[in-house]
Amino acid sequence: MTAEPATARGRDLFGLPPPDRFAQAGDPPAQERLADGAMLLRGFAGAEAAQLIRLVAAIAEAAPFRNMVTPGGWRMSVAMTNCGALGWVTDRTGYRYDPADPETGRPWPDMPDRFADLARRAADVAGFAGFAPDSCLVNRYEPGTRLSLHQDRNERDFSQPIVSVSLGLPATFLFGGQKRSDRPRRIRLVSGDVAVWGGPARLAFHGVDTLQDGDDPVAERRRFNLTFRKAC
Ligand code: MD3
Ligand code: FE
Repeated sequence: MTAEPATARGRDLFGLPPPDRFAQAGDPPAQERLADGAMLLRGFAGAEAAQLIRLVAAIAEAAPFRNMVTPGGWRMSVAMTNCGALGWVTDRTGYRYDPADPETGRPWPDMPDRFADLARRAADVAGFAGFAPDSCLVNRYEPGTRLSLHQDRNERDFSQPIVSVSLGLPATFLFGGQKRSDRPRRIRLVSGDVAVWGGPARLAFHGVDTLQDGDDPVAERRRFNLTFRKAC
């Protein structure tokens, strides 16, 4: 005897998938609460991942990826660029949001409408209605690169969430606690996964483990991550 789903597409009356089966093609994206204020929307951007990667390539033509230097003098293995009114940068003088690309003196490329729409929709699902990012940091990982545990605290208003979008190769995200010494959870992120970090999770320590090699159909041997922020 085989149990039948009670409702269309295997959802129960609350719109949640039964926990006792694996996701199948055609399933609506799963929503997973990682912690108070932290929501993982698996596959939320899956259908548009290829277009998002092409938009990243266009941004990088105007504002090329570069390996920034930390205030302590370390060159970051993850290469970065930005779009939107403000861009996050680091150099020997510190971390800041800058309206201009220090490499060129020009404003950062505009944030594509498609980016801002995606961030707003994801924040909305997670309970942060009206999210209007003014900054999108774009990270590029190649095999062997990593991002060590840190907090994002250069933004003015920590009541605003950060929305992150994973594109290209899979990665292991490290989700720590409020103290650097809290042992992080390891969370596998694949292309199209979107996460929203707000509330008590907003100041959690987090990072990305060393990227393993692979071959993504669009991004090839790279992972990109978009983080949408309301900096000012
Ligand atoms: C949890 N990026 O750009 S995204 C960053 O995959 C950054 O490139 C990582 O950390 C990446 O600052 C992780 C997920 C993320 C982003 C911001 C957060 C998780 C967060 C802020 C607070 C708590
Ligand atoms: Fe971060």
